[in-house]
Amino acid sequence: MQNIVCQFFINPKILAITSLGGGHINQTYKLSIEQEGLTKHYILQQINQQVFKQPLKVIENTLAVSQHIAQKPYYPLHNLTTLPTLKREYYVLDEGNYWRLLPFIENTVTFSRVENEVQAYAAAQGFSMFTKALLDFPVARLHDTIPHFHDSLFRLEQFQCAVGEADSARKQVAHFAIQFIEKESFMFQRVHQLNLPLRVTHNDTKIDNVLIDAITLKPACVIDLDTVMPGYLLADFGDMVRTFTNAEREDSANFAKVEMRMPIFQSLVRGFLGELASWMTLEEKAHLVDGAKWIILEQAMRFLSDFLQNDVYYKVAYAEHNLVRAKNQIALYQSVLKQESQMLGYLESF
Ligand code: ADP
Ligand code: GN1
Ligand code: MG
Repeated sequence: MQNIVCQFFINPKILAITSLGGGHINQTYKLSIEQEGLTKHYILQQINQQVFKQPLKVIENTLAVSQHIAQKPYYPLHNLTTLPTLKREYYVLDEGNYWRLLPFIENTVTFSRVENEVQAYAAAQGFSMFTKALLDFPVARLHDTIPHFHDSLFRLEQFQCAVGEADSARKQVAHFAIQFIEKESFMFQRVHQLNLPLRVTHNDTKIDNVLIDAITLKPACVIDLDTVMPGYLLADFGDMVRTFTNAEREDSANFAKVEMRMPIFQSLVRGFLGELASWMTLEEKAHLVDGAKWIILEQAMRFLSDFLQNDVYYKVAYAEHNLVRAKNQIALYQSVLKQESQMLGYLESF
């Protein structure tokens, strides 16, 4: 990795390179180097080319977004900017792999599970500040870094192919989950038929993609900008409900404990809609809970498809990991169905 670091710094004195294992997609490292007698930290990241087939599109999108945000004098968060190489390029191509360098945002934390309302409020507020700063970005200028990313009807077809081609042992253990997704898949059609505006959306608003200040517990920085693309606000809201409100981590096998936690939902709504409600259309506001159901079900289907395809997409730690994730998401979906009227009731006041 020395070779890559040398393209960003002249004769760098590398003190450490440690792997940060949180995400499912990229290889992320914390780089520590000595600069002018001080220890400086950076994020060095290899873009996953199985997932992002055209990494230059990712680089272009993230640059365009951060340049736009840089024009906002009152942006309250750190603006994540990709750092240039010595040749003033924004990536290093090494043995066919694309690497980028980002500033390491100090004194922040990420969570894989929300523990309290304060965290939920802060994280939702962070994503809403990011979304708000991009409301006037020309949507058509962004590339689709993953085509059909939240196109659930397309993903449903892929899922049906995966079911058709899966080996019988995997299909058998996944029988209940497969049937459940087939039964509920009308949700995808329902969302598809809504008349929603295309906006610049993050598309991966999971709880560990927002850095929270370790001392003040205020939002510090929205990260993981690879999937910033034209999309629906409902998807971002839905992914927050999916990852913030679950009483368990997304890969917990303790399905009986999986639950959509109402107090966390309420804090999330306050954090997200406080900044954004006045910019949203009536259609968007009316269908926020559908957004949650849509994204939770889509995620269950994505994990299950990957299980049926022998785990080609998400990093897994054991053979049934993706199946467990899918069942966990199904349990969460069921919990949302049970509490749907209370959720809608709470949203009515915004
Ligand atoms: P992935 O696409 O694999 O999810 P992320 O960009 O989300 O990769 O990074 C993985 C983890 O690394 C994050 O959840 C966060 O904990 C940490 N991280 C990423 N970028 C930064 C940063 N700029 N400053 C501090 N920590 C970071
Ligand atoms: C991936 O990169 P990460 O871990 O933040 C995935 C999301 C899924 C999520 C499920 C590019 O997010 O879409 O919702 O895992 N990212 C991509 O945990 O597919
Ligand atoms: Mg991430």
